[in-house]
Amino acid sequence: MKPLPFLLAGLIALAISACATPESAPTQIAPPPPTTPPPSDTPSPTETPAPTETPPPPSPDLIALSGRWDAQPRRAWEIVVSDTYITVVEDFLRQAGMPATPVEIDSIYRFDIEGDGFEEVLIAASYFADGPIPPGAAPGDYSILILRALVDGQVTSVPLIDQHYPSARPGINPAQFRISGILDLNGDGAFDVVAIGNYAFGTHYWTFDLTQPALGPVAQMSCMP
Ligand SMILES: [Ca+2]
Ligand SMILES: [Ca+2]
Repeated sequence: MKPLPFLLAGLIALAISACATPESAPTQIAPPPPTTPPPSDTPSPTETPAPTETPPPPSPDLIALSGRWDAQPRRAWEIVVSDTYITVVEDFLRQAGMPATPVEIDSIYRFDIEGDGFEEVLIAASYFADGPIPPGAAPGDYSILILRALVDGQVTSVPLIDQHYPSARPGINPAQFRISGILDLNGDGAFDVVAIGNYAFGTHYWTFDLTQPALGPVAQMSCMP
């Protein structure tokens, strides 16, 4: 059984960080995932920031952990969008009945979840016809988080977040999720992921145990301003 209490402790720390005012926010302990590309990747302009006179502002995402384990046991890096992953999202949208919806990939990260030598890939993609965090969903809107992992020896798309709307849903408030942190939150040596979803009235914080993606979010909370 997973040491879920540690995971909950991590999420509670995240909740404190996320919901606190800037004056009372705790000290950042774990930084967001590094963006150093692997040597085999073609560097992206976004991965080579231009020199500036002052350092960039800190990330608004703070994930505070308390524990004796290494929260970043291996490298996790952002990779460039390629045709391979565009096709992954296209296939998802076609199977969801939305083949005409634009492919909008927010970010892609590559890392080895459990250290078995096979690197998994995590894709965040979303599209909202009426702009970010609209009140109500328009036809074709979606926000998805797809894990590319080995299932029965085959690289397979495993949806962690699957919120898509083939038809208009004016009565709901869709969230636009993005990848906030790829860390080992419970000390089992395997990466977990924190996804942050902004919606019309606040923010969702969902945590996934990537060794058990079928569980869905193992911890979640929401904040309202
Ligand atoms: Ca792996
Ligand atoms: Ca873990």
